[in-house]
Amino acid sequence: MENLFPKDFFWGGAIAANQCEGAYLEDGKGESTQDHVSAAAFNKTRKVYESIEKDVYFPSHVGIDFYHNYKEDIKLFAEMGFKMFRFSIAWSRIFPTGVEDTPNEAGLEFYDNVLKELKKYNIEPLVTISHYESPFYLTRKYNGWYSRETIDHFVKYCEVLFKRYKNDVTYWITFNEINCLTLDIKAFQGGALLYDENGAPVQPKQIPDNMRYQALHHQFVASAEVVKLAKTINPDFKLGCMLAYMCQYPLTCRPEDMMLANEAMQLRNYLCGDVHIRGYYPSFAKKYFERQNISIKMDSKDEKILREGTVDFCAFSYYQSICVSTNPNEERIQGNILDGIKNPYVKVSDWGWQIDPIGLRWTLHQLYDRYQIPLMIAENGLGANDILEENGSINDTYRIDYLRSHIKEIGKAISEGIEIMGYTWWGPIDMVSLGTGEMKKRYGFIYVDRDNEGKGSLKRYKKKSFEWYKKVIASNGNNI
Ligand code: BGP
Repeated sequence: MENLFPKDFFWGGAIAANQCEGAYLEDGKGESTQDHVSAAAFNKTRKVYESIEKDVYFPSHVGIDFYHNYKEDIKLFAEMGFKMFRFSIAWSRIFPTGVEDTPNEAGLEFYDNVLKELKKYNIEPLVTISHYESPFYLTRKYNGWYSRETIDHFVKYCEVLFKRYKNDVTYWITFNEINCLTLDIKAFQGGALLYDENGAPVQPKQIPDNMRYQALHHQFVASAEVVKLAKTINPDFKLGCMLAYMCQYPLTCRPEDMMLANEAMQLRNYLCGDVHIRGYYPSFAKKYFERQNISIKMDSKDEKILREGTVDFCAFSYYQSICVSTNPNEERIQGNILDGIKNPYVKVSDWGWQIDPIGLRWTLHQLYDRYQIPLMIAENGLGANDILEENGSINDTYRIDYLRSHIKEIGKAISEGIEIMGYTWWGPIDMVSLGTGEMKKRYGFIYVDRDNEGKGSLKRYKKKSFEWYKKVIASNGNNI
């Protein structure tokens, strides 16, 4: 069979600092916004706490202790044959409060070491600069991204990273899943803002539209500014945006359903994609803001910054698809990022997420048709209840099925002319779930012995999918 994947295709995996590093106050790190978010595993509602309370469980404080195990973990990734490893840098390790003038050397050293380890195995790093966290102090003082001041602190942080890693990193992502700020449910995860205008903590689903889109605008400007800055430090740097691709089908061919799906796709995906990639707000967004009475304060130079700071590639996460319908009586289903209407043609995961590999190919087409720049599948994965057998094995054949079916569709998309840089599986090693704070929602090829209450030896075990993914990489996607 002809090999569809290009020779330099980046096979690998992706993680995020606050879900796995732990060591939350070690070596001078400051508290991050995620360090104030409790686990939801027990009550299904994540909660943002003003202070770190002793009797509350905060999953990010220990994570899976990647901070002390990175060598062992990267060695396992290398054993699978990873070509790329996506990880995020915790801003509060570099600038503990965000407002210091000089960075925390010990924090930088940790990432120096991670990069050194990757280099040893010839694994290309893909660095997420902001993955759903900011220094807590900065957020408390300025209300995070709601305030324009945060842009300058972010630029200062990026300048340190770009200069330090000028020769070690080529691929960067500015903000993880930036378009989640268009939703109620996850808006707080980016540390966008945690307090309302009266200083009271804002819980998920309570963020007023004006604040949310203002924060989003500041992230757009910050991203564009650092894209420009990056190129002055190393013109060979490649900068990408990152969208949580919300793949939404009309439930029926009723013209009203078609129109609704179109609007949902525009607002949830293309508003952010267009600003990052085309460099300006699309006309539908301006009209949407008018209709909703959303007024965004923009600086006179913002338009120019956005135009000049467009990205080189479009990274995205894809987990599932969902349907939309104008009929209020259709059965609803809870999704990853947004809930919607159940699709009768696809199965669901243990967590009720709809499994739709063709949706990934459809997504690749949609993004490439619209933007014509290289695409990076920065996240795709299956969260499941894995069972550790007495002999230490984990038979996650369902994960292999998920992988196989998605990789097949990527191959087809490549054969249909789409330029795809690589595929970094979400969570190659088990870690804390972002959405629920659970440990038992596992994505890894590597099992980590830790439970929802934070107990367990943290020992690593290889799952069945470990060997399977290794073979896929060794055959460059041919042996599936
Ligand atoms: C994405 C996030 C990740 C991640 C993943 C899986 O939205 O970028 O950080 O965790 O979803 O979600 P969850 O952990 O909630 O299962």
